[in-house]
Amino acid sequence: MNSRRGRFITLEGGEGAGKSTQARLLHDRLTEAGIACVVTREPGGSPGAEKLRAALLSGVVEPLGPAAEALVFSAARIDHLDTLIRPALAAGQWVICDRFIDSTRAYQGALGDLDPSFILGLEKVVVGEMKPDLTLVLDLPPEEGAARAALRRGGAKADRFEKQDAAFHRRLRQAFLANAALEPTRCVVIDAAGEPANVARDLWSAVTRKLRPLRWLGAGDDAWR
Ligand code: T5A
Repeated sequence: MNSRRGRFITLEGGEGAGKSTQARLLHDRLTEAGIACVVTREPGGSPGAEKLRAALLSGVVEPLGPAAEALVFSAARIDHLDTLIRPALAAGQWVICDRFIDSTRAYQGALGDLDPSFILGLEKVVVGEMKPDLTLVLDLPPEEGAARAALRRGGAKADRFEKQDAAFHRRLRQAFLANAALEPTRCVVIDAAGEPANVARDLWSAVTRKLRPLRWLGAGDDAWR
């Protein structure tokens, strides 16, 4: 890894696992350590991609099938990479992204029963070398995630993915875990069932172990002990 380029961290997992909450807490922790960072999300994160997000979550793409949906998520990702992620990393900022390629692998690939070679081929074209340096997979029993998501939603309607049944969300959890097991160097599974502060502590421990933020700053590993 080029030491001047920022680091790219993604958060993954099922609905309501706490990704947005943890992205904010990680941002605060990195900022406190003196690292410039930006929090973003997928689908979305750039003006063009946010327009596609609205279409994807409304369900208008769903009737076209999982392969077409994967292509629209990828179109949004191209804009997001071009206009936000690549420039930020090149400027030495760290990027924390709420969902990325592993969501496409799990939701469209595994749950959509797509041939893995289709998803991985698409990923190669769209993402290329810009794979995350670290992916934190927040693991939570799907019933708990659904309850958290419903609480956060209040009276609002469930979106195209939230409205799927319990069996879908159980398969989704297995898909994220199986995918993480395939890339143990990049992916760390975090138990997301505890209090937000405890989950944040485990996340920070994975970040410091894998990415050495203070060494990246030039301070040496001992500086934060
Ligand atoms: N998708 C996305 C695909 O199908 N393919 C793709 O390629 C991509 C990129 C995005 C949807 O798009 C799909 C997946 C998704 O369905 P979204 O609205 O961004 O939609 O959905 P989520 O990412 O699932 O967002 P959620 O907000 O539902 O979940 P989060 O971000 O995991 O959870 P968070 O932090 O918002 O927390 C939810 C609630 O729980 C509380 C929070 O305060 C909040 O109220 N909470 C906790 N409560 C107790 N204990 C904790 N530890 C808690 N942490 C948070």
